[in-house]
Amino acid sequence: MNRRQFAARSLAAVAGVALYDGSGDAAAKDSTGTHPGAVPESLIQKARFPEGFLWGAATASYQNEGAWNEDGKGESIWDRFAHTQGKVRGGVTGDVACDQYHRYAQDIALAKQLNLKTYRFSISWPRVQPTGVGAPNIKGLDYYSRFVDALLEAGIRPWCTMYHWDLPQALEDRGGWPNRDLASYFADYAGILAKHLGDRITTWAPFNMPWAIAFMGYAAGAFPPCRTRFSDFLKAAHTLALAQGQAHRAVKAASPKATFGSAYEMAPAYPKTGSDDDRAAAERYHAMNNVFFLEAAMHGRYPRAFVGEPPLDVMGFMPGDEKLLYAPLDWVGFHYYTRRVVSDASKEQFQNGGNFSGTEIESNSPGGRDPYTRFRSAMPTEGPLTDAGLEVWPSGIYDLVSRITRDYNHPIIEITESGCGYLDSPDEELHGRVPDTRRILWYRETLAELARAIADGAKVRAYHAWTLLDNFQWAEGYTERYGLIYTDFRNQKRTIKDSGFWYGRVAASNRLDP
Ligand code: IFM
Repeated sequence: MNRRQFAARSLAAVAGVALYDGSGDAAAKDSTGTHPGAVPESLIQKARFPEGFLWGAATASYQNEGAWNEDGKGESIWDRFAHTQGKVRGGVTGDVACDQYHRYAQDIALAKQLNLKTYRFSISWPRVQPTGVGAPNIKGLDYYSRFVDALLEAGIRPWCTMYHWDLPQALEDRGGWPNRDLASYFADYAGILAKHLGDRITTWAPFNMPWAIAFMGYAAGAFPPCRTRFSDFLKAAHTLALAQGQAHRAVKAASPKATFGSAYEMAPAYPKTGSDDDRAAAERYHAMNNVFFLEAAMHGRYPRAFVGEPPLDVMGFMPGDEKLLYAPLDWVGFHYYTRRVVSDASKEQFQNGGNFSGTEIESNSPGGRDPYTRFRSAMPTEGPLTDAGLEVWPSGIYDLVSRITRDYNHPIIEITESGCGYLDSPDEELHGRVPDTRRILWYRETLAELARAIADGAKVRAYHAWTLLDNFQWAEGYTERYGLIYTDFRNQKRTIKDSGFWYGRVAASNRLDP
């Protein structure tokens, strides 16, 4: 610890959390420029965000709400998965999670305290339609109505994801996403949401990470419903793309004020070598993992994600589906966490998948990740790793935002999730403060690269940090912490981390050295 850090820490320890003004930044500043891929301090210092830039946070129903069986809510596939022994690390569930169903007023007040102007949340489909079809459960809708009112009162834009992975179990029992009928069920649900909440919500996206819904649930088996057939993955992907288009029309019909976009997962893909084969493989990764659903919406077709012709028959593509897929987005939303290095595997015998975790860190089997795209993708470890195991690579966001800007004719862009998992906890010596210096560093560098993309012409209007509060982190249970606010899951106490205070000042000043 150098003198400046020592002084800052001692001062903060004496002053206690109430007077804390973000002196943890000093440590973050001092450690820039010291890791592979680091961003120069000068770039961070000169970064500026435009007037009116929307700073926010993103969350999800199952990860935050709890109340898994209250007020008529039906069972979701994540309830079933978490209640099955051996599925979630530590045997924990999202039954209570952050208890946000009962504590939302407090959480929205915290968001306001951090100067957030946009809050991305998701609606639990089985809370609104317990079996996924039929008349809405009014108590479920009332909860979201109160939630949205509280956001608006706090001066925060409500940003709604209609589906962040908690499919009604009853629909999985009807075949899940490989069953094409789900596209129409989803459009009915989307119409219900727009009809009841569209007077106040104007920012809608159908799915969080549609590729992951299809692949992790139906090919890799890492997420519920834990199925492992590559053909089911393709069918699920097609149903999701149809559902995206049908929901777009249902939402616009029910709510004239609605704008419709997306929350895609994306990772910039770099070829492992300069060979034509690896370059082509990296393009297939980009097509399959980054823009598959974006191309479907913007152009009514699928991009060149496959070796050879697209397997339309396996997907269950029917004549006229191009028209159903077409749903030009009003703005393009995507996440940024890390990058991938991709190599060709099309000349090898396909064996069977790879090592899949919740974030698909690696697909290294002979023959590639799946029998259709035939590439291997890996997350490099040149940069440092977060506690959640993802490589820190700040310039990836610049490359990604610049490419989408170029390829889609300068669309309005929203960063729908971006953040890092570090396990820092309240420090008694610091009077309970959470000195999560590495998270501040992560955001400073990533945001400096985002500011560079904006300065170069990208029309990015919002950034949602993942996430407001430490929450239920899917199959990893409570062992990863992504929040700007620390959640003590024993008593639901919230403590704003140093990064939260810092982010609040960034939001107020539009600069990274506030
Ligand atoms: O927690 C998840 C979120 O639900 C989807 N995107 C990645 C986050 C961090 O793993």
